[in-house]
Parts: sequence; C-alpha cells; structure tokens
Amino acid sequence: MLVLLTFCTFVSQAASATDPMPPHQVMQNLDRNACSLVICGPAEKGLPGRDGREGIQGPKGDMGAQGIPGPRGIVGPPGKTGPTGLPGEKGSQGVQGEKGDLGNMGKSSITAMRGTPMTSAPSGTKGDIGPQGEKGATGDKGPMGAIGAQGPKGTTGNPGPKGDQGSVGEKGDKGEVGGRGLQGPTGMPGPMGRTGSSGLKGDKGSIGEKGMKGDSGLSESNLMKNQVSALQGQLAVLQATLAKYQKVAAFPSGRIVGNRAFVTSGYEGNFDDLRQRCLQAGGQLASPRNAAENAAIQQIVILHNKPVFLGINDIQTEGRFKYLNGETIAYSNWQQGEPNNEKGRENCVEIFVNGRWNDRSCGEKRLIVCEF
Ligand code: NPJ
Ligand code: CA
Repeated sequence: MLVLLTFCTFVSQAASATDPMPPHQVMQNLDRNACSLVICGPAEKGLPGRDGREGIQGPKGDMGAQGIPGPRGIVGPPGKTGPTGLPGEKGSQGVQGEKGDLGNMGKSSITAMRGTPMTSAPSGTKGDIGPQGEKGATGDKGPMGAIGAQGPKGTTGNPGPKGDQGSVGEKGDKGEVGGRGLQGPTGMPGPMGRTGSSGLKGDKGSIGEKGMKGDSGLSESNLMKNQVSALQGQLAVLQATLAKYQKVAAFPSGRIVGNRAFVTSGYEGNFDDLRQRCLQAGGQLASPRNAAENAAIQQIVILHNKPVFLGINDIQTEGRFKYLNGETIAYSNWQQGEPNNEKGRENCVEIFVNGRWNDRSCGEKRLIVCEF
C-alpha cells in the first residue's frame, strides 16, 4: 500500500465534507489553501485473466500546482496626463523698467518777478518777455512701465492621479510538476499466452475402415493370409482391452461369467426401483440362467451379506416365473419349500447367502445386482 500524507493547516473553501473533490480540484486546493491530505489506497484486484496485455495508459495525471508568479510585466504605457497643478507661487519682482519718456513741461511754479512798481508812473509799456523761468519742479510720476519679463518657473505641482493598469505581463514559468495522478483503471485482459508444449502422445486410434482393394499381383490365398494376419493383430489388441475391462468390472465386488458381468453399486431398493436402475445403466437385474451365473451372484450376496432380488417374477401369472424379457425361466435354485407365495403376496424372487431362491414380496428392499 502506498500512503502519501501532506500535513498542513486545512482551510476549506468550496469542498463540502460529503462530496469528494475531483483530483484537479484537490490540487487546486492544495495550492490555494496550502493544505491537503492525499491518500492513495491499493487498486482493487480484478479476477486473474490470462497473462494480460499491457494495460492501456492511465488517464493524464492531475494538473500540477500553479507555478510561481512570472517575472514582472513590461511597464505599461504612460497614464493619462494628470489635472493641472495648482498655480505656482508668485514670482519674484521683475527688473525695474526703463525710464519713461519725458513728461510734459509742468506749469511755472513762481511768477516771474514783478518789476519795480513805478509809482504813479504811467503805465509802462508792456515789458519784454521775462527770462526763462527756472527749472520746474519734478514732474508727476510717469505712466506705468511696460510689462516686466516673465517670472521664474513656479514650483512643481502635486502628482497627477494614478495611471491606468499596465498590460498583462508575460506568462510565468511552468509550474512544478503536480503530484502523481490516481492509478488508471485496470487494463484489458492480456492476449492469450503462448502455445503450451505439446502433450503426451494420445491413445492409439480405433481401427480404420477397410482399405481399397490392392492392385492385383498377390494370389488369392496370399491375400487371405495377409488379411488373417492383420485380423489376428487386431484381435490381440481387443483381447487385451477386454481383459482390462473385465478386471475393472470385477473390482471390488463384480463377477464375470463368460461374457456376462454381474455388478452391484451397493444400492438397496424395492423390485421396481432396482429394475429401472439396471435398465438405466444399460443392463438388467441379474437373471441367472445356469449354476455358474447363480454362483457368481451368490458370491456378491456373500460379500455384502445381503439377499438380492433377481430379474425373475411371476407377476403376470401366479406360479409361472419368467425373466424380465417374458421368457419362462430355464434354470432355478429354489430353497426348500419355495416358492410358496406366502400370504398370496410373493411375486418376486430373492437369493439367499446360500445361493437358494425364495419368492418374496416385491415391495421389500434388496441389494441391487445388475448384469451386463
Ligand atoms: C419365511 C418363509 C418364506 C417367506 C418369508 C417371508 O422365510 O419361509 O417363504 O417368503 O418367510 O418373510 C429363514 C427362514 C425362512 C424365512 C426366511 C426369511 O430362511 O428359515 O422360513 O429366513 O428370510 C438363509 C437365511 C434365511 C433362510 C434361509 C437361508 N441364508 O442366509 O442362506
Ligand atoms: Ca416364499
């Protein structure tokens, strides 16, 4: 068994306690939660097939854990221009402007000196024009000078708003290889194994049909001799085979008399039961037709120490005992005083340990002995 344990703090997100997570989800959670428990139990063992082919490839393993973040993306394009900054502080005083143009001559402040008045002088003639007056007082302030030169640059304004998000960075490096996938399903049964080594030589086949007549050349008598010779060989084979099966039939409590075999299975039943069983087996209830056969059956009775029903009865006609084929018996070995048809109900025949016969009720149960 393979047991893989990963201990960590488990923080469940989507998986419920009852629904098992599919493998890929397990891996995702492994990454997301940094927590998972993976136990790989043994695959269930299938019935042993013939030596199998290689199983089909198992399903693709689970997706590996997410890779580490890729390198930082290229810097995005510049953000939009921020709003106008606040006005800069007042610039310093500009340079003094150039002297203004000459102002208009002011009014004479002092009246030119009056000549000495002449008393009662006749009015003089009008005097000449007086000398030029002294310089006048300073004129009024001239008009404003031309606009001064541009002031120095104001201080930097406040930062503009954050620019738009840059474009997605390049794909990160491939993640680490994920955990091993679950075992694939059992493969299909493998192809049939190689042919085994050849078996032992089989038994000799049965005798074939007679061949075509050979070409003329041998005399009639030589031909016959060859055929006889061939038959003798075949007969020897059959005799050996028969001898073997006679031994089989005689073991442990069967008896062979001529071409008849008397065999018991140890079963006990009433007459009709036994009769049917022997027929079913391809034989019939033992029906001794001479002393030798009767002795063979008697030996089986002795071995089992149980009387046996014979294939003889007078069911059809009281007092006229017949074989099962309807033939009237040609041989008998009655116990003294038998058959007596006791109580008028004895139509079957049993054979005692002493080999003698007694007519008996067919309903009694006796040891079975069939003849083949
Ligand atoms: C008696 C009658 C029979 C009758 C039977 C019905 O048989 O004689 O006609 O069919 O009863 O029950 C002894 C007795 C017989 C007796 C049988 C019953 O005979 O002498 O009178 O038993 O089985 C062997 C065993 C018993 C036997 C004769 C021989 N033996 O093993 O060889
Ligand atoms: Ca009797």
